Amino acid sequence: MRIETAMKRRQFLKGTMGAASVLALAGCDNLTQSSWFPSILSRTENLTERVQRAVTPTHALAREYGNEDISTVFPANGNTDPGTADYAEHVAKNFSEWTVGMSGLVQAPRSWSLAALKELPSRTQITRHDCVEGWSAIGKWSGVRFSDFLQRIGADLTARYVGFKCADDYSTSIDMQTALHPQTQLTLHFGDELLPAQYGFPMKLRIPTKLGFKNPKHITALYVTNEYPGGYWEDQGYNWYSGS
Ligand SMILES: Nc1nc2c(c(=O)[nH]1)N[C@H]1C(S)=C(S)[C@@H](COP(=O)(O)O)O[C@H]1N2
Ligand SMILES: [Mo]
Repeated sequence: MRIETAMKRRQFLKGTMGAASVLALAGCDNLTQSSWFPSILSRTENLTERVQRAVTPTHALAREYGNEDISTVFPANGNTDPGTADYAEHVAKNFSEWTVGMSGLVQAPRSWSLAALKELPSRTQITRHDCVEGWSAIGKWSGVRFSDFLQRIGADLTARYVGFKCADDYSTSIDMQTALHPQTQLTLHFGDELLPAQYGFPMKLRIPTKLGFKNPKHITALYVTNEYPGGYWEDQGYNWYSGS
């Protein structure tokens, strides 16, 4: 597992740093663990975000595809089963008691059951998922527009971040502008079925404007905050912005 993680990290760095830096990386796995490396990343991060915001119009839409473009094989990546006793218990009960918790700058922070989420208006998108490990696939997802959901729970839409906790030890966070993007979706279905376990059952956040690792699966809780929440990969040096 640790080796796999280190390899993934390296793969990611190769993907983002460009050829010259990959040469510098070659044979040096300790690089990502040295103290100066994350600070360089975080200093350039703000710059990347500002530059991106300057060149990308607000709410630019990710491309939507047709049914004929849907990938016949869609890789499942990262954790495909959280593997905890709690998750297994919910699997056994068909997720009838699953609720997603919420906290932070939210006026009506009740727990939402899966059944209640399915009652909300649903939208479908056919978009492309890009993983930093070097694969992309086009899929069809349906669920609740996340901005509708945030409004419903009385989230402070002027707050800076929304953070996510998952049933495995995964976490990630996004800026409010991305949270309110019209294609950002609290996803409950993949294709025409309930979201299968490996793709994030019972729910994931689908963000077609962001790289795959910014799309949390198996969500257990979300929170709205002005304090930078980081995330599983982000805390290890992945670019927090990672998208448009
Ligand atoms: N909870 C959780 N969410 C996660 C991950 C994970 O390991 N655990 N992996 C991320 C990564 S790197 C990718 S590419 C996508 C994979 O989603 P998929 O399995 O639906 O293809 O989930 C992301 N969200
Ligand atoms: Mo990924």
